[in-house]
Parts: sequence; C-alpha cells; structure tokens
Amino acid sequence: TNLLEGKNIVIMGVASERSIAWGITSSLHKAGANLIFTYRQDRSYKKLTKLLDKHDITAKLIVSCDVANDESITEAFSTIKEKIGTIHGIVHSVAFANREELQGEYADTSRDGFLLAQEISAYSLVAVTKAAKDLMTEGGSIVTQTYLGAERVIPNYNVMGVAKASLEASVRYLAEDMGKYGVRVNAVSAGPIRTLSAKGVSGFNEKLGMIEEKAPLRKNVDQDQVGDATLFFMSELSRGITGEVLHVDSGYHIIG
Ligand code: 0WD
Repeated sequence: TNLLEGKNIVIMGVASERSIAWGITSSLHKAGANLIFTYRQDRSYKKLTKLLDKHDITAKLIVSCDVANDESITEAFSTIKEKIGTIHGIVHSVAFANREELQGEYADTSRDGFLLAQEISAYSLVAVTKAAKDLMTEGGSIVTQTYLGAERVIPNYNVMGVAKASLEASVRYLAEDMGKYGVRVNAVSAGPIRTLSAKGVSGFNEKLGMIEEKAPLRKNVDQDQVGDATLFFMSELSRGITGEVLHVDSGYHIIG
C-alpha cells in the first residue's frame, strides 16, 4: 500500500541499523514516503548513507542537525524549506542522558545532568516543532519516541524517565497548539530494544527478560513493530488521533 505516497517526511535519529529510527525508515519507505534525514554525528552520517545504499533507498535530502543548538535546528529546517518546501511529517527519535545517571539513585541526579536530559530528550521536540511549523502548510503528523519509565519507576531509567514524562506532557501541549494547523502530535512508547542508546541503561538485559516472562505477548518488540505503529500515526489511518501515547510493548504496561 502507498499510504504515504507524495508525503515529505523528516526522520531524526538514525545512528545505526539498530536505531528505532531505522525501523521507522523501512516502514515509511515501503509506504512510499519521500524521506529527509537529519543526523548529529559524522559517524551517524556515514552509517546512514551506507544503510540507505544497502537497502536501495534514496534520501530526498540529508542535513546535519544537533538538537542541543537552536542555530543548528534553524539552519536544518531552512535548508529543508529551501530544497524541499512543504513537509508532511517529522519523526523525532532522539534522546540523551549521561550514562552515570542511568544507574543508582535518582536522588543523586546532578543539576546539569537533569537539564541535559530535559534539553535533548524533551525540549528538542518543542524546538523542532517550532522550526517546522511554517513548513507544514498542508497539515501533517509529528511522532516522537517515549518509554514506560515516564509513567512508572523503572530501575536505573531515573533522569530519563523524568525527561520522558516531560516529553509526553509536551506531546499533549503541542497537540493542542498544532491541531488548528491540521498537524497531529503523538508518541509511541516502545518496549526495550537493543540499540546504541539502550547500552547506556544498566540492567537492560533484565528488562528484556521481564518482557518475555510477563508481557501478554511473551516476546520482545522490534524496530519494525515500532516502525509500523509510527507509520499508522504518520498516515491518514490515524486522522482522528492526537496527543496520544501508544504502547508498542507486547502489552507489558497493562500487567501489574
Ligand atoms: O529500548 C529502547 N532502545 C527504547 C528507545 C525504548 C523506548 C524508547 N526509546 C527512544 C529513545 O529514548 C529515543 O528517544 O527511542 C529513541 C531512539 O532511540 P534508539 O533508537 O534506541 O537510539 P540510537 O540508535 O542510539 O540513536 C539515538 C540518536 C543519536 O545518534 P548520534 O548521531 O548522536 O550518534 O539520538 C540522537 C542521535 O541521532 N541524538 C541527537 N540528535 C541530534 N542532536 C542528539 C542531539 N544533540 N543527541 C542524541
């Protein structure tokens, strides 16, 4: 099916083949979308171009964008505006916290570490929405990636859990702002998936084991499942939905 034929969609956060954003790339590509990518590190740029080559996907545009920097965001989106024009969607799949704060007690979080996690993992969605607003002239969809640690205490997730809570609240406030322009804003809350970022969270293997044992579907989710849920949010199939957090976690979040 060509659910996204003719749609220009910006994907932020492909760092490797394991990235959730790469699973999303596959799903959106199969649906016929025109894809624009942003990357932060040169290493990620190299990985991305190799991956696109290998999978025979042609990017419409690849631009650098460090979400920690307002100028970088402004520059990225003005380049997109100039070279592409109207966009119909944004996939926000970036987050960051200091590794040493993804273990031990949340009470030990430093001021800088707290602010950094909030800046990269939550405020970045606000900044990107602000920059993309005047490119989304035909309405569209913004989708971010969150995790259960926003709602519940998950061991070691700590400062990132609080950043994800802020991200989810931002999804609701942004949904209200953007609704009048025909833009929907939603989040996918994925179960644990082994990626570069996941390596930074201690006790990650235990989390995977817990899903296999306790989740209704008794197996872990993968990047493709998150990709297809994101495709749903990107497409007209979800046209009545905004401000929502959709769990793609084998049902784990309903179990007490
Ligand atoms: O279990 C998991 N892996 C889950 C991840 C479960 C549920 C949610 N998530 C979320 C993450 O919190 C994140 O929001 O999904 C999103 C993507 O995570 P991922 O796929 O696990 O992460 P990874 O493949 O490591 O990519 C993270 C990327 C970075 O790559 P770089 O180029 O920095 O190596 O996050 C991005 C970046 O693309 N990133 C930034 N991008 C722009 N500016 C920045 C920044 N300052 N910092 C990190």
